[in-house]
Amino acid sequence: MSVRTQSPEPPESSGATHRAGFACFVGRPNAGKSTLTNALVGQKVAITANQPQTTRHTVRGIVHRPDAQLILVDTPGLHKPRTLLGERLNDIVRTTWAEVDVIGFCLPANEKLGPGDRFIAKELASIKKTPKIAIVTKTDLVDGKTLAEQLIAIDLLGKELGFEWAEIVPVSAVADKQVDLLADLIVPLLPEGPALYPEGDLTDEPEQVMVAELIREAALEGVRDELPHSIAVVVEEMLPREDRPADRPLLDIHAFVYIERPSQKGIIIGPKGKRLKEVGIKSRKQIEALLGTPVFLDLHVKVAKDWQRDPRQLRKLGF
Ligand SMILES: Nc1nc2c(ncn2[C@@H]2O[C@H](COP(=O)(O)OP(=O)(O)OP(=O)(O)O)[C@@H](O)[C@H]2O)c(=O)[nH]1
Ligand SMILES: [Mg+2]
Repeated sequence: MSVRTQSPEPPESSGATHRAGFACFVGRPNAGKSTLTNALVGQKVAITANQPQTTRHTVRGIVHRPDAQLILVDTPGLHKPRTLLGERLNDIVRTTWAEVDVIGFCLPANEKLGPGDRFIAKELASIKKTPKIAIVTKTDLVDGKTLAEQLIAIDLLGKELGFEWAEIVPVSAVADKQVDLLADLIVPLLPEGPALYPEGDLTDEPEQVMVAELIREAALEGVRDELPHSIAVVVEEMLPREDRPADRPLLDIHAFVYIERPSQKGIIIGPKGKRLKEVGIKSRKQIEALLGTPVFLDLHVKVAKDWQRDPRQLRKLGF
């Protein structure tokens, strides 16, 4: 077993080859995929939350280096689906890992390998041609002994399923441990080629989608049980306010926060609208930082009955 704690030797003729390609992060919900994506990109491109199934579409984050362009594809956590939305999310993951140059399987250091991890590993085993890196996330949460046991268990898991991990890398995105090393290890596995995205682009997410995601992230904070899954956000309109002086622009953003049942409305809005107001303030600050302009954010809560199970509603919400 080779567990990485330092970078590989640079190739002898370094400087000449440029590499560019795609690596996806897969793993159970809440494994830390989006947090790791953001840490590698150096900016928030994917929202994160301490709840499973935060990510609902593939988010591309672009890492620019002199020797390579690494495009990270953050995917929704793979899980046992209970709704049509869940099935759609799993389909997205499977399509993605068939298309990338490297697969990074994220396993949290602080949770023993479970049936969910084994299930994913088994599926990965059938993708023979793509190198698979095991990434042990959240190492800041465990001691050395626990981490060592986890590394051994992951190595064994590969052997049981008849393949070797290209690398096993422990990282902490929160404590910024070995994050750059991970990029160093992925890059040699990418094909040679010129950059695929313009210099400076950190994601290909449309602004409207990023804005909706920032609102959803704020709305997810502090909600529990089924409610996180029931929330969807759609930005209906983003328009510069007319009649504003050139040096004092204002962007009007109109967005809907969807929930599934009328009974959820009260929780999202809060007493006297307090909670929705907080969601608005929190996300507006982030949106202003993202777009670099003052924003007027108009949020409305709407019921889309059982949208997670309804094909028509799912389509309307972009799934
Ligand atoms: N302590 C610690 N917490 C982390 C680390 N990485 C992620 N987390 C936390 O783990 C939780 C889940 O992180 P996400 O990045 O949203 O996980 P995910 O795998 O993208 O989850 P889904 O999108 O739901 O599949 C969040 O509360 C993060 O703050 C880490 O390196 N250390
Ligand atoms: Mg995520």
